[in-house]
Amino acid sequence: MANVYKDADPQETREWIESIEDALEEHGSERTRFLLEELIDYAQAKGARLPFNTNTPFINTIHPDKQPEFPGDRDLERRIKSLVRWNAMAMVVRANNETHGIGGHISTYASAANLYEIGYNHFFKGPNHPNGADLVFFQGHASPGMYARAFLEGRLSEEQLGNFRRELAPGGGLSSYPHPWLMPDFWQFATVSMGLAPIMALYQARFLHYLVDRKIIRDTGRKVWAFLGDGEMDEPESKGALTLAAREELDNLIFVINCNLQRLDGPVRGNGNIIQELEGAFRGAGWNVIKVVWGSKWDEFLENDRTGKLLQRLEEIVDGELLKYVVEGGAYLREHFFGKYPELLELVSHISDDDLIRIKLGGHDPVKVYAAYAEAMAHKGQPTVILARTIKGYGMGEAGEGRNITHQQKRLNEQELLHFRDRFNIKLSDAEAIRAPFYKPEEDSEEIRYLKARREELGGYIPVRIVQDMKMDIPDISIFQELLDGTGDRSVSTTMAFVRLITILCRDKTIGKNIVPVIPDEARTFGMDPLFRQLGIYSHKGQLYDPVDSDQFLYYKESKDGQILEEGINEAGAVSSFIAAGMSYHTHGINMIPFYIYYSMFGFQRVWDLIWAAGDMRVRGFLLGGTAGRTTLNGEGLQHQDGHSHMAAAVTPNIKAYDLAYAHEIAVVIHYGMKEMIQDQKDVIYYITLENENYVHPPQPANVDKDIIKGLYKIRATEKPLLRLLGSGPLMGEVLAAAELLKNDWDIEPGIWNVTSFSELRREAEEVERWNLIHPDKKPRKSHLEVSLSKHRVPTVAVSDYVKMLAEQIAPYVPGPYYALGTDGFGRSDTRENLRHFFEVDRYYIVLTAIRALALDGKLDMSVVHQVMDKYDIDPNKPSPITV
Ligand SMILES: Cc1ncc(C[n+]2csc(CCOP(=O)(O)OP(=O)(O)O)c2C)c(N)n1
Ligand SMILES: [Mg+2]
Repeated sequence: MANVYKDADPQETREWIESIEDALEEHGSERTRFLLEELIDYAQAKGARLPFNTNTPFINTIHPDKQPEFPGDRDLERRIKSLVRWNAMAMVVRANNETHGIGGHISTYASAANLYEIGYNHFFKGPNHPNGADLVFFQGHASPGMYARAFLEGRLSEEQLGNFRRELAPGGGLSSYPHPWLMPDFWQFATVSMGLAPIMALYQARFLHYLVDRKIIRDTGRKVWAFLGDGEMDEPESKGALTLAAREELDNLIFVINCNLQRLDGPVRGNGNIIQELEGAFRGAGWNVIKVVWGSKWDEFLENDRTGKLLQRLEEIVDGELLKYVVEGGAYLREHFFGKYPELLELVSHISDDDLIRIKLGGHDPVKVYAAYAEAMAHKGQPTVILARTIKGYGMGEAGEGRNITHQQKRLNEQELLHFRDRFNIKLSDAEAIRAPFYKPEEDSEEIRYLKARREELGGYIPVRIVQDMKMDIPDISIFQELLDGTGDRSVSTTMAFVRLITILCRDKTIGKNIVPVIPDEARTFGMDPLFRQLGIYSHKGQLYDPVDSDQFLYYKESKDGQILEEGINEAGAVSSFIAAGMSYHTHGINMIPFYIYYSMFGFQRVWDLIWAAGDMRVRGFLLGGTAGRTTLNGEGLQHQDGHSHMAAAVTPNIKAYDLAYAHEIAVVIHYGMKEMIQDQKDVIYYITLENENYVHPPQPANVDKDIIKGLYKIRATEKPLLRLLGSGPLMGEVLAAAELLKNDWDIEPGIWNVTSFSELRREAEEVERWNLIHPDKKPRKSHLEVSLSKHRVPTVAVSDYVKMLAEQIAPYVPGPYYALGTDGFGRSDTRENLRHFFEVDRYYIVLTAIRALALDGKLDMSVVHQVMDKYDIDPNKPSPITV
């Protein structure tokens, strides 16, 4: 920050500066820093109130004297980079010429090319590296650059490049952005939803430490790199966990923020300075910050800046102005930037306008970027962020360089293509260049040999996603026997049953150590606090204090090899840990199984985007929505009572969602889930809702395990039912009570079924329906719903503690009339009983719906419905829960 105070005594200032100069010369920067800090401390101790400043001057952090020798062949690397640039641009231009509006981005990679190329040629460790691969998060919409490089490396064909954003084309294409679901051999991390990459990368680095500290893997110096946009840093997730990275001393984490000063619509901070702002935020959070603002030529300017005017000018300029120079050119830059002070004009008097505007910025200068990466690699005890100043649309000239439209520029006209070719010296004739062909030199060209040799030395190509066969046996379900046997006359909640299960699981000799319980400050809510002592809470620093409850058996135990990830009040971070753990099977070659248990209301609706990314990234693990159910969680009210997370789960393609009523169901579903993830190596996430209502859990009936997994099993059959009731999760109790009322008060005996998963039932029924649709000549297949229910075409009443839509999703596949009861509307603070009445899902409303269904079915007179309402005091004037 420029000094805002007037200098009252320049002579005195000069003397102080000279002393500092002496200190720097004689003792170096460490000692100088010590002296300055001593002075500040002293002044503060004497009562001076010195404003806090997290910024350093707006120049490169690494002084030219401290730059290492650049080890590469600069000329060759520039040629390779130009080829990648050309092909990345051509890919987008061609795609949009062929299919107008198919999209893609040229300018982002154009600004970031040097940042990636230095990584590819000198730093990123690949899968064959003896120390293991680095984990690299590529900026989503820079993907054309990664494809273009893979093309030069011989990993992608011309046809594939030609089908960028045309994944359904014959022969297959390339996904718009990094999507492991779509390109499972290529991409590892899904990054394009802005803000997810920073937090996910941070927790990947943290999880690496966790595995090392638990002695599950060795520390081999692997790094997590995240390439991010400066606009993207405005997402709360981007900055939300920065202090954690510093606290955990994640020196295996490197953020590279491409500071092109622009986002989609225009400048990130037209009236400010994003680099300085980010520096302040990161330094304040305890990171090592390396600014790479100016290219090598600027070293000379700064060296010759005897008056300090250049530094002053640099610090008074706002980003909007810096962007203007890029667009307006050298003469404008001279007049408006240097022209402000005569001393500055002098500095550049020997340079022509054309040369002036070509002077590189830091992010485009290989020497500067190499120096920053080298320092980041060596830095100990802190994460590093590199803030690299670049130009968006670099080399695109009038087609978009630095312009506000640049983000969206997808096509170049002939003139612009020729300009691009000339700018980067691509060996194409005019006639060729205007067709924007893909261009790759011969295999034995210097460029291709160099690029391959570099990758060979660094352990192979990236991005790459390699999944080894990690099949492992899981223990027999009998380890959960006590859950299968029911609770006798003991009343417990499904949450307590789950806690029992995870306790057993973590103790298991074969698989216990692979379990990763993740909790965001809610363990006591779920009764999981006994696990603190048994498993320990992971802490890189161990436990530096004597906990207040150390005299108790179940004290708050933190330890370096603790198994539990207690994430604090931080759902986005916790789910990022879940993701990091659930990807271990390919990022680390070990089957770690995360069980992330959280307050269900603060799950999907808070972090669905991250869960969606987890699905894309083929994460394997269990999500457990605790304190679930809109009426089962009593007292907490509108913001806490979850009655809809199952809808989100139902439409997330690789999530299998279950709302379970009984302990034995929990054992069956989790056992089966582990079998799928570990034995069958399937990329699935299980979502299970758990509730806190206590009741008795029956023993498992015979031969129901397969049906539990399919989503529906029979609780009670009757000979000739007039009616069937489907209950789900904790509302099974109301269904059973309603069945009693129907029998005792109305002499009707319904069949009773337990729905463990509406969404699994629907998925299977839809698949069967689809098969039947396209196989008209074959014997129709039958869904589980049809097989189970088609014997009796009677009315069905289905009840869950979620919105009606949840139960309604199977309506088309259930024979006979179908009525769903659910909990639509905002929650309330009240007792379970009152809530169930309010939402009209209690036993009386179930009976009412059942009797009316039979009346509509012609089995009863409509007057019986009135009798039901009278008998159970059902008020027709009660307001609807949906509208109040
Ligand atoms: C959550 C989210 N919001 C919006 C977008 C749409 N979007 C894609 S790129 C972009 C601008 C990115 O700017 P910046 O982060 O500075 O990256 P740059 O291209 O400048 O390197 C936007 C708004 C998105 N992908 N994700
Ligand atoms: Mg940007």
